[in-house]
Amino acid sequence: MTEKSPADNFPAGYELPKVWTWDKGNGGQFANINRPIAGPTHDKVLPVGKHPLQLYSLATPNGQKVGIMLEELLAAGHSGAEYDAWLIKIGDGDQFGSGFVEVNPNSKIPALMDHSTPEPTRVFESGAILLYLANKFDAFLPHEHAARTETMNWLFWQMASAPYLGGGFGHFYAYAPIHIKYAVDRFSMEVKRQLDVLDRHLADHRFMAGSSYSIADIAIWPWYGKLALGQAYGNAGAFLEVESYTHLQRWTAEIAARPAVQRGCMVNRVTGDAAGQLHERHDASDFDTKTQDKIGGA
Ligand SMILES: N[C@@H](CCC(=O)N[C@@H](CS)C(=O)NCC(=O)O)C(=O)O
Repeated sequence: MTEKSPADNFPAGYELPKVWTWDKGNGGQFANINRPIAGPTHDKVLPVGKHPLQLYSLATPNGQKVGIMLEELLAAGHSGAEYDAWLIKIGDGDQFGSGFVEVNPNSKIPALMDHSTPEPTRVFESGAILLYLANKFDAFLPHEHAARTETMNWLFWQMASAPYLGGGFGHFYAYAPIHIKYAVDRFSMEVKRQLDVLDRHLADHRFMAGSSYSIADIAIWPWYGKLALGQAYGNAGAFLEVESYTHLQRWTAEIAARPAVQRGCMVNRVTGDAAGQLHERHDASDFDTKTQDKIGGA
């Protein structure tokens, strides 16, 4: 480690203790739910609906990936992809209920149970869920060697890169209790680099894996497409000059126009326009009859 003067640290005078201890009052937006330990905090059985697939989620970008995938599968005629989507309010700590922890020991949405297998199968991590569903229905994962490999390349790229966007840039730009220039600069630079990676690739590829729409697009769009649309972290789109990534903008617009993407983004959504919020999804007709504007919620 390079030498540091405590006077230059933030807050001034801060020195690393020999052993880290948990400061519960750090003031960050998620301070009330973040903990340094895993495991359940309370007993709670998860509901199970009538369909083979049970999704436990919230419409964050990671959650939207799975809503989009399931809606794309249904739109493509895979009736076995019918699902119930249950709301997990992470701000209220639902992810620490015992039933949820049994489905995902990492206590993060999205999580999926497949009841169509001889024994129910749990699936967690959004990338693993996309891959599981792609394999199960033989869809959105090209067969051809090069395109299949590219799909995996970009799927894993997304899983590794988005934490710099969400946990790094998004946290220090939007959620931290103070703006720390060092942190904002570090993560803005990295996110701009990632946007440029995507833009250069999309300059000569229609979709991430080439000519066909795949789980790589479904994984990347809710993060980088939403950012390109100016729909992430308040004014972050202007801050990062997302309009300048013209190939990313072209790809973003094409995917945004897909009806299944529009429906998938509504599943388990609790923020924004009431017409775009479907808190729980149990039937295809719910998009027409159960959005918050129709049932009179906020
Ligand atoms: N790598 C995981 C990340 C999942 C994740 O970070 N989920 C967030 C919401 S986007 C969450 O559940 N946070 C609740 C918490 O951290 O307690 C995935 O892709 O599924």
